[in-house]
Amino acid sequence: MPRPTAQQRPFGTSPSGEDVALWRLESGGGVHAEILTYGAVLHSLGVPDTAGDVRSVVVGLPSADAYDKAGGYFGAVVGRYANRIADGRLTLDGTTYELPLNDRGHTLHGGPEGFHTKVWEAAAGSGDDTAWVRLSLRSPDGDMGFPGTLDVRVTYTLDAAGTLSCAYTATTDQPTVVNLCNHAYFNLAGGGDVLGHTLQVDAPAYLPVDSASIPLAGAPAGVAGTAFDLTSPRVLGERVGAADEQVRGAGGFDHCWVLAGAADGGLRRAARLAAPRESRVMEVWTTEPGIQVFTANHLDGALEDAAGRPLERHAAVCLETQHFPDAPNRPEYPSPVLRPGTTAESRTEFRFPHLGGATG
Ligand code: G6D
Repeated sequence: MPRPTAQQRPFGTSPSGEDVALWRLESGGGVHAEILTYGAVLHSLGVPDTAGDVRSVVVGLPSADAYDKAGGYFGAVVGRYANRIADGRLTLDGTTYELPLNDRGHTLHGGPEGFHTKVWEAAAGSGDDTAWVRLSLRSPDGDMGFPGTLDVRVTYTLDAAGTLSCAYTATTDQPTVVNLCNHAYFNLAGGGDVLGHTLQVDAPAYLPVDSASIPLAGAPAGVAGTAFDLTSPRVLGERVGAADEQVRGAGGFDHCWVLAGAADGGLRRAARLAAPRESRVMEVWTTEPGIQVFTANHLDGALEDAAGRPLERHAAVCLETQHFPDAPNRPEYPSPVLRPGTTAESRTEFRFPHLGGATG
């Protein structure tokens, strides 16, 4: 089998006129990943189905401008704090920081000029079994209101079995908070909607939210007996239209599940997504305590993907591995606080067991 490779080509310019590169990783066995230096975006992830037909299982947009204008964080690495911080307010060691509000009075995905809008530095390489691209970003003290200079690295690695891993590290020179995740929109059929996909989430509980998607006070809710019970594979179309107040409020799923073994920080399976007839299957493994499942409830056909196809409601599902929303203000949640001298580390893997690779 050919060895994995990493190659780059130009991908136009960012909205502020900086050059953007596209890095293409090839597994040597039919899987490829394309990653942009703009937003550290996972632009395409080509995966063969059981008959060998290769399609991208993530939604890509035509240009850096299109990613910027779309506003849905397509494929990007979101940060400094993925998901919401209530009222854009954060108190660390007695000092309160005000963050820009960009979602119904709250701060979402690091603010309006979060990491998804930056051009990252890239370095890449390959070996016998892997090809990788490492994206680095220095977020200055005060960036989007957050304290501390934060040095962030995201390494996308594609191995010969076709597994794509995302390894994140961050260090700071002042106490701050960090929550990094990839915001890819998955569709394992390579087009159409995901209503016929099945989704399993390895989580006994989830976080019910208020009308602005901030977790309600109190303990997580058990999934048993609710539309959120995905402990065995469920057809998404049967759940996104469920007569459940939480599902109705969001127009589908837009919730964080509390993963089994959330506290231990070890790499374990979080979710399994399958296209109709299991023609492509993806497992998500992570060290993070939570996974936000977002069924692209806001899409309405106005946006087009990189192939010019309109993106309709539920055209994809985001599986965002992360710390819990508003954790900076919830001492009972796993802590997202990072202090000088320590490194925040996390890892998420996208595995494709139908290709015959390892899954355990
Ligand atoms: C996130 O949870 C949020 C959604 O509410 C938002 O609309 C989306 O990103 C773009 O997953």
